[in-house]
Amino acid sequence: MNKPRPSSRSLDTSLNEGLVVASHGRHCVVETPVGDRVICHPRGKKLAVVVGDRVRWQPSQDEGTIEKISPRRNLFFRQDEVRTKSFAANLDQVLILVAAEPEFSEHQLARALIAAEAEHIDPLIVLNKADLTAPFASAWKRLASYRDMGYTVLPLAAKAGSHAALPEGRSDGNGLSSLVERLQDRTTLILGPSGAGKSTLINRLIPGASAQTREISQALNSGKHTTTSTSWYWVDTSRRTALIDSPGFQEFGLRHIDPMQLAAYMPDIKPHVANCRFYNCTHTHEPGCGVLPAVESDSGAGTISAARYKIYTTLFDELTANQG
Ligand SMILES: Nc1nc2c(ncn2[C@@H]2O[C@H](COP(=O)(O)OP(=O)(O)O)[C@@H](O)[C@H]2O)c(=O)[nH]1
Ligand SMILES: [Mg+2]
Ligand SMILES: [Zn+2]
Repeated sequence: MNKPRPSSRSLDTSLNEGLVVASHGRHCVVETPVGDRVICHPRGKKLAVVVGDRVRWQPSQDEGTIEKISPRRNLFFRQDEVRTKSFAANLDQVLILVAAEPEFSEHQLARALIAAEAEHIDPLIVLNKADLTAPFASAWKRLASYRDMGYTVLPLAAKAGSHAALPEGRSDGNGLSSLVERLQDRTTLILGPSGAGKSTLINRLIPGASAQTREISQALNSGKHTTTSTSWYWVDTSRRTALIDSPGFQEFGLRHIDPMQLAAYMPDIKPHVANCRFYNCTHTHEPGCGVLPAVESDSGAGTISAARYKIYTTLFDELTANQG
């Protein structure tokens, strides 16, 4: 016997589909499947949308109301003592852009990588300003242990007209085409400290990006010149490759991470955890710890550098102090 069918169409299918491409306070911009953009307001205070969210929305006059957020594949966020801040959802990749100058903080880099690992998002490290030969060479060396851990590190000279002798015999002049290849058909969040060249890179890949941002900011703030915190850009006209720009990561906190999981998010430390005598080893003082004997002042593949171990203990202390 056939089950009775529901007599009315489900609410879901009667709503429009859309993608959140900008958000500011209680407003956001939703892009329709054909590429139109509509200012929307989430229904109810509990519906917190972020850039990258797939939503169902309902038109109301010339604006819209978001009724529902589709389940997220992942949600990249930072959290500190004061507030939790979501960056973006449904990412394929996080590009961490650092530069030869200003000198980057390895601690900040490690934090961003851990946050990406925790959400199972592929990280990609890019070292910019390859044209600044001497500082670039030393920064490239500082990243050696990250290459040994298995991270991809790409050299780049994002500024137009800057050319450089790239490491490892790369021949594409400024590194742009190798990077573009890695971005193809994916959604990539760009993170990096101020001055690393994020805006330069985005404007290089997407001419008119800054004008587009201004336009969206003005629409969201009724003409006021404030910038949205996070913006989505299509790199290609077929809208398959996307970049998401976000503010710098100065106050990048990791409070949402379980300290006992921290070692699993650090690829140089993780393999040694299997050798620990105690299942709940914190790798700080325990007898029979597999991590401690792998820490060497002179780093190389298969070992843990003293600097990386220091990052581990600093973060572990910070995360355990936050508990309770
Ligand atoms: N020498 C050099 N300077 C660059 C390069 N890329 C960006 N810059 C400069 O670095 C500064 C900061 O760049 P910007 O894109 O504003 O960085 P953001 O703060 O990360 O958005 C600017 O003065 C850029 O012109 C590069 O490849 N080589
Ligand atoms: Mg910028
Ligand atoms: Zn241990």
